[in-house]
Amino acid sequence: MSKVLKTSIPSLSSPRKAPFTVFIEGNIGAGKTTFLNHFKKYDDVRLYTEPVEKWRNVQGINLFELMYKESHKWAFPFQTYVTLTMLQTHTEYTSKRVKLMERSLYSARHCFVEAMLANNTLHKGMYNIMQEWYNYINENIHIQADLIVYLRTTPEVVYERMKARGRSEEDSVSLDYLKQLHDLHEDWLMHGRKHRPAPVLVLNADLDMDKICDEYVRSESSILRSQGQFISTN
Ligand code: TTP
Ligand code: MG
Repeated sequence: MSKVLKTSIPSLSSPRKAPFTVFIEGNIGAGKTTFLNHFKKYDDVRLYTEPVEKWRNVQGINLFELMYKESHKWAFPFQTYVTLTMLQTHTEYTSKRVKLMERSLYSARHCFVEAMLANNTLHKGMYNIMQEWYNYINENIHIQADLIVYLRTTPEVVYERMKARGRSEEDSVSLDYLKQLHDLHEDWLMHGRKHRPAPVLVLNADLDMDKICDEYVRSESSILRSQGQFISTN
């Protein structure tokens, strides 16, 4: 008796279009989660917020806390785990028309890993291993990227927000570190000194909560209808 083949080959049976995929980027405390939550009201948008929650509980271990407490020992395993969790999100299937992600592999690579190398929390050998991972991923895995929303801030503003938010793991984060991360975001997203995988929409995220809503509304059409004024990609 012949067996019924229950599995089907998705690419043949249901060719599907990749969702319009947006990465929300910006310094620590820029308001990425708040921005994403603004899109909760849309049925056709899949949100991926707060990746930090995954890093806080790796089978019971708070890798995020270890990274700040003993950075020389834990920055490298932390960044490899960030890479894994980002890749999981990048490749996760959704039937929704729009996919919005807090951060991406690109900011981990172009901002955090670079800062950690410069600060000697990542040894050059560890950094080189990260680069080999990123290069392998780039060459072998398709990462859908249609738009980057850059929540642009000044370091002093996000420093105050971060203090007010009071995530215990971030007690040791200094204004200097936020300035360094700011410069790396600027180099990447404003000046194109690192590869930008999609056009960049820049929003003023220094604004207070009530005013920032107007900025969010301004970005909605770009995100939901894929239109807008963009800085070109490189
Ligand atoms: P962010 O990814 O900037 O997230 P956030 O929730 O602080 O941002 P927002 O307020 O805009 O929603 O940073 C989360 C923490 O993880 C922060 O302490 C920096 C750290 N981090 C790294 O150390 N390496 C990385 O590669 C990333 C992406 C974050
Ligand atoms: Mg957040």
